[in-house]
Amino acid sequence: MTVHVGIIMGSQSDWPTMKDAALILDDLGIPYETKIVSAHRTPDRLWDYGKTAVTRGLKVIIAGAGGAAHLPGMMASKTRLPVIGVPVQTRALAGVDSLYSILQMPKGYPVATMAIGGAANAGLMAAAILAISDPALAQRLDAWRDALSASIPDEPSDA
Ligand code: RP5
Repeated sequence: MTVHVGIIMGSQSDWPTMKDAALILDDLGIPYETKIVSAHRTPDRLWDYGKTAVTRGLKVIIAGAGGAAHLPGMMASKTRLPVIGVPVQTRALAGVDSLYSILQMPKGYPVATMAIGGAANAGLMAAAILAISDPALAQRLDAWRDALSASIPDEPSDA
């Protein structure tokens, strides 16, 4: 099966956060790949990944990084595929550093930036993009959303 989603992250330490995107994609039956690609530590890997992303059949890239989080922006500069950025929470600045690094892209190279630690929403955003041209996935995504909605109680309780 062709892999349409790449989940990339700057470090192994980002995986506990980024795993939430993978879990959503699992739920929705969307194949994906996961890679450690660091803008600073493995710039050649980043370049190769971005350069080959379209020809390898990827359609969306989810990129998570923390601190001086250049990975999503650099990836957006290297491929025309939509890049969904996940700011990873940091100890020093609580992830605000990651958020601003990913969010404040100059005109021309946008990154669809999620909330700090928002990898699950990144998975859902990737699913929504793919669902535009995949009716079966669109149905699964609708069902997932309906199930979430149905799980919300009408009233609060003490339990
Ligand atoms: C970034 O530096 C990574 O995305 C990670 O969030 C952060 C810290 O990396 P480690 O020092 O834990 O490898 O590049």
